[in-house]
Amino acid sequence: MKYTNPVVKGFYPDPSVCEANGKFYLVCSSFQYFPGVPLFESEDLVNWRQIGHVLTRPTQVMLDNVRSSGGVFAPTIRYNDGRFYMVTNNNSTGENFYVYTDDIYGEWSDPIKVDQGGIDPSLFFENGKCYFISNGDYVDGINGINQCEIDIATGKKLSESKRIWSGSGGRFIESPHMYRIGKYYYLMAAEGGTEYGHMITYARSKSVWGPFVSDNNNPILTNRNKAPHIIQGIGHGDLVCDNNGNWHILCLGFRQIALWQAYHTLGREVFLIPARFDESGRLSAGKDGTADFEYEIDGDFTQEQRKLYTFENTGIGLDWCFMRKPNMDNYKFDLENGIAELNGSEVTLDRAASPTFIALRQRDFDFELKVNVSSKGEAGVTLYACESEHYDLFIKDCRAALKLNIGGIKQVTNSIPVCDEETELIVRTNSTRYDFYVRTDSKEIFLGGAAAKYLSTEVAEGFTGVMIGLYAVGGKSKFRDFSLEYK
Ligand code: 6LW
Repeated sequence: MKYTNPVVKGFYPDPSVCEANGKFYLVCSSFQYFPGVPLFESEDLVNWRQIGHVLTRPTQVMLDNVRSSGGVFAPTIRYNDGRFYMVTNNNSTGENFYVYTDDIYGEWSDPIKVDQGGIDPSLFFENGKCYFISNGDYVDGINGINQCEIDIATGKKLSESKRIWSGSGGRFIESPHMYRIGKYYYLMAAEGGTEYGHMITYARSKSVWGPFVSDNNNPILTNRNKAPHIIQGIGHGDLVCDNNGNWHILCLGFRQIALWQAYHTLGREVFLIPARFDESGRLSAGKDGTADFEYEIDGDFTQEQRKLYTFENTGIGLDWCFMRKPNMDNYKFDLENGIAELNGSEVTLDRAASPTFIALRQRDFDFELKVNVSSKGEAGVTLYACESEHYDLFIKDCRAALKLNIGGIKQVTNSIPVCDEETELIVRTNSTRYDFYVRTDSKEIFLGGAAAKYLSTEVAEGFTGVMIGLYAVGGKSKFRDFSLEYK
């Protein structure tokens, strides 16, 4: 059956996948957002249902005042001997740690730290041993992949860390994942940096400690020379075998806002790309080593696309997330009855702190959002890239206004009076524009709009994508009848 990429849309970068009992589990980076590390389940690798998050307790992850795109970097998920492990890096504290659970639908353990540096940690289990692999520091000007053996019960190192591969020549070697397939150990990684030069490469060896020999076909997957094309930045992936014995790489990539506009607003998304081994065990992927929108996969199922998000069909801490370390006293939710009450503190969206804010990821370009807001302070909808880049449509002092924040420049539109008890705020978008409206006295009034590109990663920097937030500052507010509908 035919499927379309991305298979998980919106800001879900650095995918890692494992198989357990015929089902697949996927985790992604979450940076400053809380809970951390979204967790998905699938039976076919195409349809992914979010079942929760891995880091659900502030005691598992320190996010207080971390910078935007700091916090939780690329995780790896693995299943061994009935137990799931998720290993990641808190880039703000510099720690590499893992947590585990025996119940994928339940809580995960407290963190266990490992004393090996670098980012993008990964685990490899074999014959009762566990290897810890991460991208390492620079040695003689070259960065590479380091590995040590650990005691998985304690996280203690059982060997020195050893450089096992320096990549195929690209900069920023990252996302190492080790696999044993047939008689070889395969070490897959990303190189080129997570922008337009991103790529997936691999090396193989007959020993887990190397020497690892780079395939002379590297990179095996990249869109760095595929242009003009909407899909760019393909890299950072994990290898997986489906239930029919076919191989795939689940990797990140992004969609430009237009063919000739090199900006992306939706963050890095999850792509499923077919892969294969030839008779001599060499790995290749995609069509001629590039990534496309549509592929065939074995199986009789259909690809579902979720179009409508309302308070009633979403969950706090599932679809909705918070920023950094939220003060839960500022939130009261009755989503089944379509109500969220946000008590705005004095923390604004311009600070790298924890404003009163809940958000969904923007998952596609064209949507219409509607929500009714009543407010004692300032409250409304924000399209949020980071504290310096966000567009806010809000009610304050019985007036509605639009504030555009781009790189420290703030533009506030003429405000209009909204004396009704509740005011409907409306956002309509396409890939290159965000437009803002308010409905008052049953008339819809256009307040203004702006180019989408100023919320892109190319402008705002960092590793996240646009979040669709509801926020409040300096007083109590009530949000009702939220609906976010993708075209
Ligand atoms: C991640 C690195 C990367 O740690 O971006 O795309 C970094 N690759 O592997 C942050 O997501």
